[in-house]
Amino acid sequence: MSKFKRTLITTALPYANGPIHIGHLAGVYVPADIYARYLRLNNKEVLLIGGSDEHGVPITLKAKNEGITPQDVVDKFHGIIKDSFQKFGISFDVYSRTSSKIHHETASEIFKKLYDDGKLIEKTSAQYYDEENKQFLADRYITGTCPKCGFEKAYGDQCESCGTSLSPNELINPTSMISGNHPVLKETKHWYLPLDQYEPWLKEWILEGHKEWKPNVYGQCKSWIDSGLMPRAVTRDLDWGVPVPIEGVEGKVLYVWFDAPIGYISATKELTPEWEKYWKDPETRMLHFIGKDNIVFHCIIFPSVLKAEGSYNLPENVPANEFLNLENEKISTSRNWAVWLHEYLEDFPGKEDVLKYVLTANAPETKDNDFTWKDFQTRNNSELVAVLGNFVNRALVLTQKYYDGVVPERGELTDYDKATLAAMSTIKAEVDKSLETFRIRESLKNAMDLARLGNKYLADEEPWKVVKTDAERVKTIMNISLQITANLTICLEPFLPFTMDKLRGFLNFPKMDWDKLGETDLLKAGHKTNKPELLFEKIEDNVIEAQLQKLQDTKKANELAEAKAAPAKENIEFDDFSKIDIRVGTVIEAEKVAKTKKLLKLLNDTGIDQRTVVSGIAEYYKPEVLIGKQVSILVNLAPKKLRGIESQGMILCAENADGSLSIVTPDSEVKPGSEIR
Ligand code: B3M
Ligand code: ZN
Repeated sequence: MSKFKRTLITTALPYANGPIHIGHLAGVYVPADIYARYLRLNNKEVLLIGGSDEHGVPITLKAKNEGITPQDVVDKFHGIIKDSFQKFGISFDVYSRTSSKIHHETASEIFKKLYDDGKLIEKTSAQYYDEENKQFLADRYITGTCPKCGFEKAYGDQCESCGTSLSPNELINPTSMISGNHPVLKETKHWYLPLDQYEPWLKEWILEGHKEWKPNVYGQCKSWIDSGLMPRAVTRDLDWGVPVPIEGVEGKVLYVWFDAPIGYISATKELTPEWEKYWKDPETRMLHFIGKDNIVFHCIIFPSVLKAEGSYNLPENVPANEFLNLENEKISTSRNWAVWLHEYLEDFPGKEDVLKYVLTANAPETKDNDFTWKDFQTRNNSELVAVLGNFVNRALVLTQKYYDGVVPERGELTDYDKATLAAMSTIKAEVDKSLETFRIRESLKNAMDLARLGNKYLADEEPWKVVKTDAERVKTIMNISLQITANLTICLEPFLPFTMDKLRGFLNFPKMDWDKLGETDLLKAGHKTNKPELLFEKIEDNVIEAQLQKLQDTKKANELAEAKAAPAKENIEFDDFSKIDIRVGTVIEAEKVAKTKKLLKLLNDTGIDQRTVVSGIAEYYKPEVLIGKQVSILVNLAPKKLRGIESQGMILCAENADGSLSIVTPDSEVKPGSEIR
């Protein structure tokens, strides 16, 4: 870090086509926020940059489906996303958006510079075109079968099943997302960034120069570079985006992945007139916090754009994370398989730090990881409540009880006291080491060691017992416990900012710089602390069960939505059909069959006779609502005994994909006995 004067931290710009979920938070925003807070506590000059990515096909498709404009879509979600970030305390210096004027200008300027300097290639090629809608089908406007893995719903730019990045022309059986038609090929002109020309430079810059990048990041870059880079189109035939700033060109915009990373620059411009020092001064260190699906764009394509432009810094590191799954399944916006931040905020008010803690403790840093509600509960109850909360509470409450809240003077120190005080500096060194190498998950563990240290110290020293025999000694124990508590407010500040704010309130202690961490006399004897409250509360089983039920409901809804009707059965002759005798009947009596969950006993007027039918519909119909209802009865089915009752026929039902049943009833009232055919 030494050769740099300041740090510019960028965070991937979330698409403003939906709200954000725990996967976003865990992969990008929480680690970036922790790191930014850490630098600020160290009095380093740092900017944390964020914003919404408001271009791209998913947004226009959503607008089309909902009959609103793309601007309406992004206005709505930009607001929701920004609000969630703010409530979770992600400490952006600026949170901007790419539909802003300043961004359009910045992106146009950079494109124009590359164009004017001859850094782009102009090429005409045949691309898929939807004749019905008179529109070229870029990226996600087109789906088809993935040539690599055979997944049938791959997009024109990527297969979400195997992760391969694709171009529309590679799809097998391409289909327009707008009309469902098969598109035709049609000539169109676009501008390409000749990535192949940057290959030697990328090799040197990344493969030779940045061996310290995380293995997942370095590995992805290496495999891209080794498989040979090709010119990449940076424009599209669309009408939502930054218009291509070339005279005479119409109906074309910059490719979303060309303009989005430039959003980091526009956001900095929006924030400060001194933006250039963050982007062009070689003494600024740039870091991109992203998820693994964005690696190629941030390590290869955007740096090549910046290199071609010529006056910008390149990223110094790209600490990309892997993915977070939810209860063992991939998080999916379209399948609503997610914990949405705006919903969490409603369900768990005041527990923002708890979620951030769990997501950090279980961060998908080196491999995909799983978020489970059970783990959330365990980490809250047995780490935050039982270790951190318990220690702090004992230290503060005993201080109130014994000394009316005043920090006591400490006397002679035992070896254990000395070792405990010395351990605080060791912990600082560990946190520093892991944070500086972006091992954020480990750094939280290191920081929590301080709470564990305090908890163990109190448990070992048992001041509540010693007080009966040696009141002087208790003063030393409590003084040391309070020093640890004060150190905690520094050590955990990057991770649990809301909670540490509270704790400082209890201690009546100001926010301190990071370099004070490890000091053994932060709270002077005689200092008065305030009455404490609990820092964390236990999360009960029923709360967790409610969240699991919510997911269960989502799963059911998805199964229903995704269920396909079974193929039709083999053809039969009319004679086969006419053997079946179905009549309209009216239910006269209905009751539950004792000791069963599913069975109802129905007495029906079939026009022919009155007969009893036992039917497995008790989970879906209460007996009383059936009386007088017209039903369809298969009357010539051989009778069968069910639970000792003879069932003379069958009530016809439609069976839903989730197994629920709905009685088939005539559209208007008919005479009982009418034949159904
Ligand atoms: N919006 C993709 C994503 O959210 C994209 C990131 C842009 S970063 C400049 O995964
Ligand atoms: Zn695939």
